[in-house]
Amino acid sequence: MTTLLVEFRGWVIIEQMPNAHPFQTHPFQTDDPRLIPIKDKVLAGERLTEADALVLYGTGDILAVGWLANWVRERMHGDKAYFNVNRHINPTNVCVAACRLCAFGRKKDTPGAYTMALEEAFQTAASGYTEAVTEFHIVGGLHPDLPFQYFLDLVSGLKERFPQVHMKAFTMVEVAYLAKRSKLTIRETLVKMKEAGVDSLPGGGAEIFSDRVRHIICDHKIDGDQWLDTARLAHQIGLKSNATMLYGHIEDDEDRVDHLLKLRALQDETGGFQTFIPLAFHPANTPLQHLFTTTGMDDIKQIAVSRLVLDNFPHIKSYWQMMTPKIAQISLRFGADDIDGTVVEEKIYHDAGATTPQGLRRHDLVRLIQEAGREPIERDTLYRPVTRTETSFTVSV
Ligand code: V47
Repeated sequence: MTTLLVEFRGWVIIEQMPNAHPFQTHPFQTDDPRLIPIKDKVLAGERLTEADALVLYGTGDILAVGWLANWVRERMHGDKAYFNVNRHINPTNVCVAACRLCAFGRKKDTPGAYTMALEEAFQTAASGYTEAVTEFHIVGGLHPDLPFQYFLDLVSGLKERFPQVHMKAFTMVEVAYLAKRSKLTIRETLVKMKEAGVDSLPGGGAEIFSDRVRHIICDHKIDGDQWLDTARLAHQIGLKSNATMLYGHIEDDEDRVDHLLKLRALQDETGGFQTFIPLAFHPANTPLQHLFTTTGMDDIKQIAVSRLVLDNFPHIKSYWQMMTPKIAQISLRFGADDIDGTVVEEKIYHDAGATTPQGLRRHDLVRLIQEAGREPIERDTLYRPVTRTETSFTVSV
């Protein structure tokens, strides 16, 4: 194994790849007979069907579903649970799309609308905690006037100032919008982004692929097929990405299963997805604020079903900002192997009523994982283990 040593003022990174071995200590039990053939398939490593996924969503036996998801998670990652030291940057909240799911976007020149000058974005990137970040997570609104060059300059300027930091930037929705505005193909747009310094893409904007639901919650966005096509092109030019699913609004179990199966099919084709992140809908301050928030049972069930259905996704993330740190921690025993990172500053869910902190310190994430009985592994965005000293960090490559 080769290592890359990066000197840095502050903290740092290193390695150890996960060993695959089941740790499960107690036997499988269920009072739902429909779960028995599913258990046999899971233990035999067989792929679950649409009907199986619907049974998993429909059963009340959360402990049995969790047992299965945990079995798979431990087979893939042993006791390891991943986190990273990252910072979110949202360069603008100005957005032409008025999605009903969103409390973050603003129309241009309306109260609360902002757009960072490049220098401001660079200063934001440098602010936060003392630990050296290994990832910038950069997403924003669909601004009607900002030129494509602004986004290229943003990424190349960040790369110049923070050469050791991975740029996980721009959702498929932003990529497709910038391509349209700059009259480039999506492939050309992605290539230019990559040349400017984009290292991978985050998973946002996928929402729910079902046309019926998408028309209601995010009518102005690209449709599900376009999201998948954009992800396919990103993977084809060598950019890894994540994938999300927004749940807990007006979708039903069939819509969730359809979403998962479409992601699974694309992953069979490209292998370019790293991590799946189910995102619980936060209704406050959105046009859908009359809806209930998700419950703990729904959140945990969603993590477990994702682990079981997405057999070709290496990682399932229980994003602590979205799930709350407590649910994210418990998820580590129900299929999740990642809880995301320090974040530092979060706007999208806080505008929609999230009560979680803006960020967590590295030692908070370590403690959450340890108290779940798991082994914390700091990773970079590509899941290379990171080892820190006080003056440098090392990434295994
Ligand atoms: O695309 C917007 C969702 C996403 C709301 O790739 C909402 O590692 C809930 O994609 N309630 C952005 N969700 C966040 C995202 C993400 C987060 C963390 C890690 C990664 C990753 C990706 O948030 C949006 C949308 O799907 N969203 N509004 C809301 N009111």
